[in-house]
Amino acid sequence: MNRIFSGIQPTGNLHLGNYLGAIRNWIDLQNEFECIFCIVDLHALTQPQDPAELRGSTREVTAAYIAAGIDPERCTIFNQSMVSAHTELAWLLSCLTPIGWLNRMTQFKEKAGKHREMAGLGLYAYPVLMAADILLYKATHVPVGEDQKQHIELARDIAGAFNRRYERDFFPLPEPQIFGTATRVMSLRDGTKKMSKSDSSDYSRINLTDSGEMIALKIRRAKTDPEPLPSTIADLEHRPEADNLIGIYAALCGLSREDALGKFAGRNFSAFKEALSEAAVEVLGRIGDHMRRLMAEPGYIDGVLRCGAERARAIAEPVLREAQQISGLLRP
Ligand code: AQP
Repeated sequence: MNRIFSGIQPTGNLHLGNYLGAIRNWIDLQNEFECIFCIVDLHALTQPQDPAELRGSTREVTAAYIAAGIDPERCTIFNQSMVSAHTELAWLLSCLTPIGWLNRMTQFKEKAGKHREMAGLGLYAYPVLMAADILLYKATHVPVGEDQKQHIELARDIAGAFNRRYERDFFPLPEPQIFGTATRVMSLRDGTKKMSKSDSSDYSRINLTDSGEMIALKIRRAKTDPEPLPSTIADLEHRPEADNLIGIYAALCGLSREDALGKFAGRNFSAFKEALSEAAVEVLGRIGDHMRRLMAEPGYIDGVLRCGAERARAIAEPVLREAQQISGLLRP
């Protein structure tokens, strides 16, 4: 049976990239598959967090899932730290993971930057915890943005290492699902950098809770080049900002990139940006309003998370017990 697992870190400023690259793609999947959507709060701790803000962001990401259309009755929504089996399995897996595999992870290199020696062990080991998140549910598919592809490939390698070590097919090898027309949404200020929650420039990203005016302002200020829009996608090749905005417009309107560009070929950016603002405000405005209504009811959100954690534990704990038993741990 196919089972979906995916998650988002509650590190604040949930943005258009998280929506188009991940959350939006989950909506259709819930009709076809058993879906587990996590708020990965333990991953958030790999960077310093304000405790009160982290709790608030955890509720905010939950609200975003529901506001975007994830049904908490049909899907399991919970925060990672409520199910201790994640960290327990992570230890078993970390004992099977060669350091060389982790050294290849580009996200660690980007996040650790120049101060690599000072980076936390958690940041380095993050992909092993992510593998545990997925394998604990024997998930077969993991819908993510393009930036997470390498981590899913590592999760496959780790699952294979466990299966080989103990000579059995215990963990399925999870498949990354990277789909849509905006699998890698770039910063509005620099088309060569990923749109990110932690970017210090507020104008680099559109947050799901931005007001309509703010969304329009950010799009007006988005970096572009002086040329009008071309008529073929191939001509966008060396124009990263234009390429990014066309991808966003296509994803928001449910068009192919070719069709989106076709509507504005030969026109200048001001007309295109106006249409892009309208599309963004329509989609995100609805989600943002719903999120605000949900955020005003923390009791409801906490109830969703509690119930989701219970359902998650019912799947995770037997898998962990079996993995422990296979690994030779005595549980008298
Ligand atoms: N720019 C993006 N374009 C498309 N998809 C994206 N995702 C993130 N940024 C983009 C996808 O969103 C999901 C959740 O990501 P995450 O919160 O677990 O971590 P991240 O990838 O590290 O996201 P950020 O926004 O860049 O956060 P910070 O700044 O905290 O590192 C994933 O499916 C991811 O692919």
